[in-house]
Amino acid sequence: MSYAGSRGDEYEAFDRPRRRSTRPRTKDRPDYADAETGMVITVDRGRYRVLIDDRDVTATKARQLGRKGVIVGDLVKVVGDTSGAEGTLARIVEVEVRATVLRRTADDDDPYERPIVANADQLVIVTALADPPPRVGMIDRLLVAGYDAGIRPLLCLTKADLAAPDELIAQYEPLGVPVEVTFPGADLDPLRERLRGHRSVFVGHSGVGKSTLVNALIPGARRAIGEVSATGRGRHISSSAIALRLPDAEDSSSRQSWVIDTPGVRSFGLSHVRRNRILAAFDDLRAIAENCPRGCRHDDASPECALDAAVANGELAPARLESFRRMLGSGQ
Ligand SMILES: Nc1nc2c(ncn2[C@@H]2O[C@H](COP(=O)(O)OP(=O)(O)OP(=O)(O)O)[C@@H](O)[C@H]2O)c(=O)[nH]1
Ligand SMILES: [Mg+2]
Ligand SMILES: [Zn+2]
Repeated sequence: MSYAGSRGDEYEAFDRPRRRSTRPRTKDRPDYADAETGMVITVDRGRYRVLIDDRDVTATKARQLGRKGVIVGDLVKVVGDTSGAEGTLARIVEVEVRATVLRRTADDDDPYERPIVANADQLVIVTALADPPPRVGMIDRLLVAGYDAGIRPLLCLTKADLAAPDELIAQYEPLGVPVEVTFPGADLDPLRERLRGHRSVFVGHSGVGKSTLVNALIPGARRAIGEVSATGRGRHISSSAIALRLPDAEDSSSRQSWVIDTPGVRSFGLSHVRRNRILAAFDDLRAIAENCPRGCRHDDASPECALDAAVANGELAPARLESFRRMLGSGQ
């Protein structure tokens, strides 16, 4: 898979050990008092598209940022020609601290984390009910990645015209994951409601209908839509992540709503994820697990795991523990 947008400098930044800079830190650095702040909406071969107010500004990364990655969703300070006029090029001089970072590794043994999207607060796990068939392993992995990053999940089941969603809903409801179901012509208002005021990143296998949804939600988005190939493997249609603004609701007083469409993923490595961070995402489970023996892994084979005791005394629904453990099994 490829996040074309974040290749190049991003991969370098994480593939090589960091060298200590010998340059003095702030000396010689100009004061960027007149810098403007914008959001990176897409990255393409070292060029960043930054939205400043309503201007779509193309920028490069200032040298002093070195190998520091700039990714979609980043809030950045920009100097130079920020008019957004054709042919102009501005410069990103600073990346603001990220509220969240969605990361993945290439596989579970890969020590290098790839940040995908910054500052998202909702992870929309897009899964087709058929064509390509749903894979709970992938859903579980994405849930884990979301909980680890502090980004709340939403499961969006597409292609309900081809297969029924009941089984999947039954599997994820016990975890408290909200679910939306879509099909061509479906009323998208309930989904819109869940997206309102959030920065939602759409993630899932290629061909599940991420871009189709984005197009349906945003008039004029015109994201390319692909055919699902007969082998089910699918060609990757979207090649880089892009953030798009949702039209405001009429009564809107809330913050802006954004959706970030990403290219399909084949796998989602989780070597960076720690078990206790996932547990921490579930208040009730975390409270129960305070009574676990030290170092408890909270899985089926953990002796005296307090979660088992809670099921035994009726405090915790068995289906919820089962869902949680299955999901945990996809982490480390
Ligand atoms: N039957 C049916 N087909 C759908 C639905 N949603 C999307 N499709 C079709 O699924 C195919 C893939 O859709 P895309 O939106 O390109 O999928 P994607 O997830 O963006 O794929 P990548 O960009 O490769 O990650 C297209 O042929 C869509 O028309 C749906 O609800 N029902
Ligand atoms: Mg797409
Ligand atoms: Zn335990």
